[in-house]
This record gives sequence, structure tokens and C-alpha cells, in this order.
Amino acid sequence: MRPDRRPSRRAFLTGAGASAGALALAGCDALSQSPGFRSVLYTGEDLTMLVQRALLAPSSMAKEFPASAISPDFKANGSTDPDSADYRALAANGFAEWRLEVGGLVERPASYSLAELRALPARSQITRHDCVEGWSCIGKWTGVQLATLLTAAGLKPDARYILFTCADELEKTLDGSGRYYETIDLEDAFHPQTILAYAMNDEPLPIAHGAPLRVRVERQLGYKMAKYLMRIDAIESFTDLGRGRGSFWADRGYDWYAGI
Ligand SMILES: Nc1nc2c(c(=O)[nH]1)N[C@H]1C(S)=C(S)[C@@H](COP(=O)(O)O)O[C@H]1N2
Ligand SMILES: [Mo]
Repeated sequence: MRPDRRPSRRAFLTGAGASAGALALAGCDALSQSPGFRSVLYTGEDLTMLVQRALLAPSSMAKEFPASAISPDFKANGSTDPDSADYRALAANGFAEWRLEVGGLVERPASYSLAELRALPARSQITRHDCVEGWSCIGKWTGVQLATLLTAAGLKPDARYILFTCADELEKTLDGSGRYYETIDLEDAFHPQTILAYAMNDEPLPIAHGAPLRVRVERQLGYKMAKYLMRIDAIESFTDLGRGRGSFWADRGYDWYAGI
């Protein structure tokens, strides 16, 4: 740790200790007071205050459900079978040649195969997916926390959003402007339930649901959950992408922040 960082870090620890005490009074001490949990919170110079806030505030978590609540038929929506030659070739080979590129405003650009992502620490969550069209389904998602990849890559100071670039064109246009993309801010990017999912209901993610990898941003509507991920980039602004509103559907009139 750089010496100049110490005072603010210590100040934060004092504040966090106070809220751990408040949690204990409320009868929720088991997790917040366990030494393991605290060291997860307080180590790692790359963890931002945002991450720590998210972990300390259980109310900011999306509701998780028991396995018995999983929908027997999870509807597939939007693109369900991308028809580009590149995607077809990757799918034909079981995505063995696919790689997720991580770049943009990061210190250490990286590239991951599906096997490499599966070897990283995983998180599973059973959540309700709410589509703006008015339907909901509950599914189990397993993947790597986006925070893990972003921490490994190291965000540069001017990074403000994470951009997801997908393999599919939902709208066929001559200039390629119908390619699906999404952006989220860093609070959602580092949220513990924001995962890059490679499995659904304990099976490899089906093509209809975004194989080989899709993002889950559980506190927002379904259209934020970009499927068919090809790359993620840290960016400062999205005004120069698409039509400038930050996502395929925001460009077509929906809200960029689709909180539920
Ligand atoms: N790449 C891509 N991601 C996408 C879409 C899409 O068409 N293409 N549709 C979105 C919408 S509107 C919803 S509701 C969900 C649907 O996910 P599902 O097919 O697993 O139900 O994916 C979202 N992510
Ligand atoms: Mo949707």
C-alpha cells in the first residue's frame, strides 16, 4: 500500500466497524463479524469503495429464490440464434475457439477462453428475470463475478462504464448499427450479483439464452442482460457508440438505467 493512501483507508475501516456493530445489534452478526468476511472486505488495493458498500448493504441485493422456484420453461427473447458466419463457426466447434476479450481503459488487457473462465471462482444465483415486455421467469445462473475480471485487469482512473459487445445483430442494417450492446456503471459492474454466466440451471448456457457467455445484472430489467458476449471494455463515455444512449434498446427509446 502506498503510504499516502493509509489515512483514508483507516478512516474507512473505522466507519465500517461502526456499521458492523449496528448489524450485530440487529442480529445479523454472523457474516459481518467473521474474520474471513472482514479480510475479504479489507484486503486488495484494487477493490473500490463501491464494492465494499455493496457488500455491506444486504438490502441492495436482488432477491434470490430456492431451487423449487426455478421456472420449468424459461422464455428466450430477442436474438435466440445469431446467424453471423463468425458466431456459427464458434458454435459449431462448441465455443472451443471463442475468447472473451477484456480491454479499453484497463491497465492489463486480457483474453479468456471458456475453460479459463470456468476455472475462476464461481457464483451461482437463482433470480427472477423481468422483461420490459411484461413477462418474468426464474432461473439459476452460474458464472464468474465481473468484479473478478475487472480487478484482474485494473481499471484506469477515467473508466466510468463497462461496455458489453455482443455477437448478434438484432436489427439488420447495412452499416452494422443493429449490433446488440449494453453499458453499465461501475456500481453495477462491481455488484456481487453481477456475473458473467456460462451456465443456466446447472447446464452449459444454451444458444437461445446467450451461449457461450451472458451478463446478469440482477437489479435491472432483462434487456441489460447482454447475451452472446464477445468483449468487455472499460470506457469513459458511451456517447460515441451506436446512437449515443448507451445500449441497443436505450438507442431505441428504453431507459438506460432499467432498475426494477
Ligand atoms: N445479445 C443480446 N442480448 C440480449 C437480447 C438480445 O436480443 N441480444 N435481448 C435482451 C432481452 S430484451 C431480454 S428479456 C433478455 C432475454 O434473455 P433470455 O433469452 O435468456 O430470456 O436478453 C437480453 N439480452
Ligand atoms: Mo426483454
